Amino acid sequence: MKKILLLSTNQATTPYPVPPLGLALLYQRLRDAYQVEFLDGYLLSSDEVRRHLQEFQPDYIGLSIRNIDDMVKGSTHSYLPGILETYLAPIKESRAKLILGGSGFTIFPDELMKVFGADFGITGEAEEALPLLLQALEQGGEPSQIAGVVLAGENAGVNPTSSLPLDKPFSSDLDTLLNYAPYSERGAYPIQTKRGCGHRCIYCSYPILEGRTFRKRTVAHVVNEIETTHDRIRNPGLVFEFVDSTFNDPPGHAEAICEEIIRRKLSVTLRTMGMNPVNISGNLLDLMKRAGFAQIDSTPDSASPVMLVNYHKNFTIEHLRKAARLIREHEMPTMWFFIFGGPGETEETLLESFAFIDEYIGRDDMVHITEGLRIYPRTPLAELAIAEGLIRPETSLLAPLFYVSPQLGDAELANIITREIANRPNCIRLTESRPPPELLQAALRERKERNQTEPMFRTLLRLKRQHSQGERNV
Ligand code: B12
Repeated sequence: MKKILLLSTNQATTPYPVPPLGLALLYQRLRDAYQVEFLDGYLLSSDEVRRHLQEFQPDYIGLSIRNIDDMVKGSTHSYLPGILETYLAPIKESRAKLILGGSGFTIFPDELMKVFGADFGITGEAEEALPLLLQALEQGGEPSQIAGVVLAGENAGVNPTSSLPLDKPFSSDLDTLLNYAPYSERGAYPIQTKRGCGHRCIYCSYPILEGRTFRKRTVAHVVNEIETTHDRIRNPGLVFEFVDSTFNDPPGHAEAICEEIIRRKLSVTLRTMGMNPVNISGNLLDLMKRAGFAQIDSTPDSASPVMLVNYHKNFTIEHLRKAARLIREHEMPTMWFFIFGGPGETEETLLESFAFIDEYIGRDDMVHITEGLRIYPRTPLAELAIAEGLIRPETSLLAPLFYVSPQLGDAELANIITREIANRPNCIRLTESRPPPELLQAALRERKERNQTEPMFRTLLRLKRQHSQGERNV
């Protein structure tokens, strides 16, 4: 039986470490036909990777590349050098064929095939393509005929995947594979309820990664996964996090998930990213609270009517105001996310967003500010950047480039943001979202000592406020 090592390369700890869900799903698809080892590389050193390779002697290595960089303009951290050193160096000493995949790979397949000197790659979801590729390699088939497969020395073209039906349960024992222990202090257990994103935000890579059509998972399967994982992990700090591109689209699915959790009387803690304002309703927020949501992320990216149009958002400022009002009425702890500096951004549009923050966002809720938009290939923003002469069609975007409205420019954008957040302590630049280690340690300590269940961001905000008040009193 051929041996396959599935290895994740994600050691990122900001904003917190995340378990490799996608790779675990691939393990489920291969384990009956091959001898498969699943290796979460989060805490591994290069020597430990080397030891695993020497002991297991795989024929193939499936390497998952999730993050390329942290998208922080000005002080970007690239994850690639660490990945090459920790994982690729020992891999190159082995005889195994190297197959790449993951969201980072899907965005930059051509560049990463070269950087890693890989034998094969698969763009997009790989539950079908990976078994087909291995079968073709073992039985003399033609890998180039398999949708999504990238061959060494050839261009990937457009990611053709994202049509997998999601009507079967992922697996009844996913949690036994995803060892949650190293993630339990700060992390969150990932749950996917659908794939796809039908929105058209000009800078976003999600539709490239997951396709444009929402493909829903069966509600009972999702809730079974939550229930069995909760029963097995038995950790009072366990938080489930929904990792859909937007949790509450298409309408009805999020409601149905919450209703099923309530019906089963599960006592779970939940959070989600990606709440789209259009489908936020009082009913949904009621259900979310009853189901166990302790916090949400709201990601309008701007609150300027002009910028909502320029970003091709599917909502208006009225949708956003209504959603923000409902969120406050329901006292749902919320982290808000804004991306400033897109096409057409001016001082006036920035001030519109800050006015919204003042009027609609409470001081205990955190506001994350991203400065400039990372340009991703094959997005309308990349086309605009080419048309405006900022980049050339052949420019590689692997080393990140950021779009900043020419009406402002980098310095002016930075100055306005600095000025505006000076008296808004809950507004945090993305650079600051890596909390100083002392602050993080103090927050973790306090949470443990006081058995605190409030969202981590609220503990951090409070300690930050106390610290700056202390400084003023000295
Ligand atoms: C949810 C999410 C988060 C959540 C994670 C919560 C959690 N508890 O897991 C939060 C908000 C915390 C987060 C944070 C960050 N994220 Co994020 N996140 C996502 C998102 C939306 C979904 C990821 C996910 O879980 N997908 C579901 C699983 C099932 O899919 P998957 O892992 O991709 O696996 C499938 C395929 O990729 C493939 N595959 C995977 N591995 C392999 C291996 C092989 C060999 C093969 C063949 C195939 C293959 O098959 C799998 C099954 O179909 C993606 C965008 C997206 N739509 O994919 C961004 C994304 C991964 N994030 C991104 C980034 C940058 C970050 C941050 C660095 C941001 C920051 N500055 O802090 C941090 C890093 C955190 C960390 N520790 O890694 C980028 C990465 C690209 C880049 N620029 O580097 C993405 C792609 C978004 C984007 N901008 O395009 N993120």
